[in-house]
Amino acid sequence: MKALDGIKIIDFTHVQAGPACTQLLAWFGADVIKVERPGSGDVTRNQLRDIPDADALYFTQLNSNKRSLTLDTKTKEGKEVLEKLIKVSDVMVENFGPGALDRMGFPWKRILELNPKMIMASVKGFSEGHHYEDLKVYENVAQCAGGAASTTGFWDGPPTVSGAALGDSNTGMHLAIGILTALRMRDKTGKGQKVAVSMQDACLNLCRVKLRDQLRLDRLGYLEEYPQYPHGKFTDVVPRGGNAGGGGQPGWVLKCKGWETDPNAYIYFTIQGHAWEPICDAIGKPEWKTDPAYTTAKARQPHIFDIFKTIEEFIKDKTKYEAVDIFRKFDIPCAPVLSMKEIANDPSLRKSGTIAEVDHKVRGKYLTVGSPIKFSDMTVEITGSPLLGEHTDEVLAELGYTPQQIAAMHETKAV
Ligand code: CAO
Repeated sequence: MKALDGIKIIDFTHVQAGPACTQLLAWFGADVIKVERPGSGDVTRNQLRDIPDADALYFTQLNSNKRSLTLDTKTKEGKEVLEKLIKVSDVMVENFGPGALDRMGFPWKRILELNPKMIMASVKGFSEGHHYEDLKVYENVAQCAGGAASTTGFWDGPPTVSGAALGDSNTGMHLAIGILTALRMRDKTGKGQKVAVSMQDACLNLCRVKLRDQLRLDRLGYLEEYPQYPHGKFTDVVPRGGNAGGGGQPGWVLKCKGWETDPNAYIYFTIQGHAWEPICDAIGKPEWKTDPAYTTAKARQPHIFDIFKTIEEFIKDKTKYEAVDIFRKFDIPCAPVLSMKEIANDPSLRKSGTIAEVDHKVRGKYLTVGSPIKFSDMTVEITGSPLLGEHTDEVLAELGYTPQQIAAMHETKAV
């Protein structure tokens, strides 16, 4: 049994933000029917292909556990099928450019007429009514508009985007929470509703501690946990802090054995206030435990980079794994900087299912990121992504179309 058994979702999404949301709901048991344009489908099927005739990994990573229905929703027959589908579905998810659904002839009012219980979920770049609401948006655009880029990177370099999909998949996760909330509300009211998340807003939601810092900077003129304090200068905006720890405990990326040739031979090391004495023991500096220049966080801050250098000196002949094995015994929050290759082969991630190997009809086995959410009473199985239109006839038959009618739709390329 799966939590979302019986929930039918029209998945009108493409690229990453929307598909990440519907994939999550499919993992948890919803019947997710991905509606794609006949002949081409989701653009990511073709983007960055590594095998000439197989769906690209961009697509397979974001569309597991779904069914694929091809449908040209700009034809009369296509619109009819979509109407039938709307009548029997619980949720419709889309992340088209602004206004596309209205132009297709399916504004919210029409959807509600067809199914008053429908939950209509949308991702857009900016929220409704925003002065940029007409803009089309991709990942990095959202990171720039959502406060992530201006606060990421080094102070002497340009604004920098993160490799984590803060604009795309993160917005999809927010939308999934919104959909589940609306489903819960529908249980109480019997009514559907519109759920919308903008990529700018979802990004900002993850950058809230940077707004915290702006308010502190406005009041104090400095931010004591940033590398700019106390020797550098602050302006009136939150600066980029490099790899500084974002909270109350300083941290930095430290070099380990092999850093000269291996770009990931580093660990992240955190100086947690109450772990100061264990840190002194771990790095062989017991005298620092009683030296007033080191005993409090405030006393350490002016020479925090000298402290990091001393720790680096201690681990320079140790691999990142050896360094972590030493520090973990002292309860110090730290981890190796892992490459994607190391993550793909990590036995713990394989064991937990967070890295999963699944089958695909054309490409064979491929690796994907499984569910990061674990349940004690539900197993999440990851299945391969569907081929384009793999389930078209099956879905049409479920909607009551006869084999002759289905054949006619293929003939006119409506499906
Ligand atoms: N049958 C017929 N037409 C279809 C169709 C189908 N099954 N599926 C889509 N279409 C049509 C839409 O109706 C629309 O047509 P019109 O523009 O003529 O009304 C068109 O295909 C899709 O338009 P789009 O604006 O969504 O696509 P795009 O490639 O120009 O833009 C993107 C892509 C992502 C920039 C835009 O969709 C967008 O801004 N989405 C919202 C924000 C978002 O989710 N961005 C993240 C994407 S992940 O990086």
